[in-house]
Amino acid sequence: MSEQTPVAHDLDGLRALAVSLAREAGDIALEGRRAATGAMAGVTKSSRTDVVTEFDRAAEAHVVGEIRRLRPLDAIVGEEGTAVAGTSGYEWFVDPIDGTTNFVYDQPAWSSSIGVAHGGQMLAGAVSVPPLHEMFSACLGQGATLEEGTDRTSRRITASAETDLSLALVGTGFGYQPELRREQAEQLVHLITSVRDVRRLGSAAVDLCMVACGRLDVYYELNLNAWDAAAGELIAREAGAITSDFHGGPARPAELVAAAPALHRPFIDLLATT
Ligand code: LIP
Repeated sequence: MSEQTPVAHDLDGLRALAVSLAREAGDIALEGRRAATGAMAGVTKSSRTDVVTEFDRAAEAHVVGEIRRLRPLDAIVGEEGTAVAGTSGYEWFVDPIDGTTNFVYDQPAWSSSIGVAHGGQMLAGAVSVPPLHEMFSACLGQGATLEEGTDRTSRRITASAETDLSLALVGTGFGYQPELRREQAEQLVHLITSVRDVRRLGSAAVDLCMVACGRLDVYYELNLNAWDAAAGELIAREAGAITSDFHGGPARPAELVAAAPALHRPFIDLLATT
């Protein structure tokens, strides 16, 4: 049987495109946010609290149009309904506004997240956090960086060096369905006394980037979508965090943990007691 010839990927090119698309999507959303005053109206999706705005849709439409123009053979999946089949083996994950509730309330923790995989392996990803003027990005095997400020100063980022779980700052989130929220809250009750404190920032992509740069020691969440986690999980992993499911198996959106290296196993063991 012939060995499959490994595909040589243009990792730098894919990362650069993910960064420019995340930036452009974020700029579209930020312009809309700044033009509005106070809370913003949205259309409900899976529940009365799961909303989508015209800016989610405009940003996704822009990103999808650019990918189809520049890479017409690639597949695309997007939060607001995009499902484009491809033949190249590359697949783009588009979350035009992750943290939509924060966006609607003019809270700062929202992001535009763009990831690209080949054959199911994440290759590059970018998460733009426009209110903070921050752009996180990574590509496979080349580490993760943060561009900060309007001058876009870039630096390598690394996950936390914390080794004591009782001193860990832990991020998490809650779904939109009441029964899932109850399950998530009950799990939180069991672990909150074993860690320093908990933060619910409201965007999985931001949470994962916070782990990547050490502003969170651990992040975990149930029931995410692929587009929520695609870019951020790669960025956290490339920054040295350990990512997995709740049992230490391969990371997946349904059960996602991203943790400082020394805290991963203790946190997985703690989750097992909840
Ligand atoms: C959000 C996630 C977040 C989760 C929220 C929501 P959205 O995605 O990023 O982690 O806790 O409930 O699902 O809906 O803002 O794109």
